[in-house]
Amino acid sequence: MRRTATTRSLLALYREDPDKADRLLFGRVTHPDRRGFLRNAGLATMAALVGGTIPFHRTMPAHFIPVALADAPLIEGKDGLVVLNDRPLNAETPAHLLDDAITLTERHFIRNNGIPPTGADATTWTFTVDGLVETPLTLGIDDLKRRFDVVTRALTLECAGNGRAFFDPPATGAQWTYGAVACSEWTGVRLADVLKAAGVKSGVVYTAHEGADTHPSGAADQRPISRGVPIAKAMDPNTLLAFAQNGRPIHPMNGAPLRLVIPGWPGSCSQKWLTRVWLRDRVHDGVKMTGTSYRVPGRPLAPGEHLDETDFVIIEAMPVKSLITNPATGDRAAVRASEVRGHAWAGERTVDAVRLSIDFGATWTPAEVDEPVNPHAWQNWRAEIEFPGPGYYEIWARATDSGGMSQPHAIAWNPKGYLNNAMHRVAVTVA
Ligand SMILES: Nc1nc2c(c(=O)[nH]1)N[C@H]1C(S)=C(S)[C@@H](COP(=O)(O)O)O[C@H]1N2
Ligand SMILES: [Mo]
Repeated sequence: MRRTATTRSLLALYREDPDKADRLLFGRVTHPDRRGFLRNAGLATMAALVGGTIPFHRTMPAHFIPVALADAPLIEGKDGLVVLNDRPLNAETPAHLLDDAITLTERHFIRNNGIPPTGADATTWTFTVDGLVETPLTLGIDDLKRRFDVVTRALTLECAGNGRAFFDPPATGAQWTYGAVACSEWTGVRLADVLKAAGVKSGVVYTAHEGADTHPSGAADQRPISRGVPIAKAMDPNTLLAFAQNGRPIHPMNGAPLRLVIPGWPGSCSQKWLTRVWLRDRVHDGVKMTGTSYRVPGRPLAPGEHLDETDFVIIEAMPVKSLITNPATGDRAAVRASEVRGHAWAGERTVDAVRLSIDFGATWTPAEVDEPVNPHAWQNWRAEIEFPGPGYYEIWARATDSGGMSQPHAIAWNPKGYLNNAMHRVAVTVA
C-alpha cells in the first residue's frame, strides 16, 4: 500500500478518533450503522488509503476502521515491517527487505517487552553508572560525546527468539520468523570507557541494565525487562552505549535517545531507553534473567519434554546463522545465473563459509563470503546459481563458523523457542 503524508495522518486519525476520520471522509454520518455516501474527495482518499477503488463503498459500515488499515498499523519512520503484536509492539522485517549490507533504520525490527517512553529528549536524558564503582556517574549524551572516544560500528543485533514461529510444539511469545535481526551502524562510546571512568571495583561479576519503558500492565512497580552481561562482555571494546543509528538519532522504537548495543549476544542484553547500568557482585537477577527467560535447557530435550527451571542456563553468544535476502520466496527466477545473496553471522565467532543447495541438500555449492566490515558486523555473501531447467526449487543456505559449527537442518527444541538457527530456505519457480 502506497502512503503519502496525508494518508499517513488520516491513518493516524483513524486509529485515534475513527468518528472524526469518518466525518472527514463521509461528511456527517446520519445512520449509526451506515457511513452514507463518501464525499467525492473522501472516496478518492479512501481508495488511495486502501489501495484500490471500493465498489461497495455505499454499504461500508460506519465506525469501523477499514481492515486494510487496521491490519497494517503504520509505524512512523518504519517501512515494510510485519507487525506481530501491537501492545507491546513487535515487528519484524521480511528477509528480502534486509538485502542491504547495512540495515536501514526504517527496516530495523522492533522488539518491545513494555511500553516505550514518549517524548524522550536527547538534550536532557541522563543515565547513571552505579553499584560496585569507585565514583557513581550520572551522564548526559553531551557528556558522553565530550568525555569519551566516539566510534561508529556496524553491529549485528538478533533477538534470541528469532525463528520461534517454527517450533513444534509451539512456543509462546512473539512469533518471529526470520526478521528479528539487523545490522545497523551504531554510533556511541564504548561502555568499557565509561565503566573505567567510574572505576570498576574488584568483585564485579555482572552488569544490570535498566530502561525507561514501563510494564504493559501499567503497574509502576514492575519493570518490563532488566538484563545484564558478565563484566568481561561489558568491557569488550565492541560493546557500545549508542546515541545514533545510521548517522541519525536512534529511532524512538529502537531505544532513543540512548541504548546499549551488545553484539553477538541475545538482543535482550542491549537495553533500550537506557537509564542505568548497575555493577553487581553476582549474576543479575532482574526481570527476564531467571526461570526460562532467555535461558535454555542445559541438556538436549525431546520436543515438548519438561525440564526443571534450575537446569536451564543463560544464553550467551548467539549461534551461527544465515539469511537469504535475494531472491525472495515466491519470486520467479531465470534459468541462467540468478544471483543468490544474503548475510551470515556467528555470535562471538566469524563465518568461514556459506554453502547453498538447490537440490534439497544433496549437493552444496560454496558462496563467496566477505570479511565483516568490523568485528560483529554480519558478513555478506553471494553466488551465481544456475538452475537445470524450469520448475520449483528451494534454495537452502548453510553457514559454518570459525569454530567449525554449521547451521542445523532442524531446531533443537526448547520451551521458549530460542536460538533457532536452522537453515533458511527460499522457494522460487523457474520459468
Ligand atoms: N528497555 C528495553 N530494552 C530492550 C527491550 C525492551 O523491551 N525494553 N527489548 C530487548 C530485546 S528482547 C531485543 S531483541 C532488543 C531489540 O532491539 P530493537 O527493538 O531495537 O530491534 O532490544 C532489547 N532491549
Ligand atoms: Mo529479544
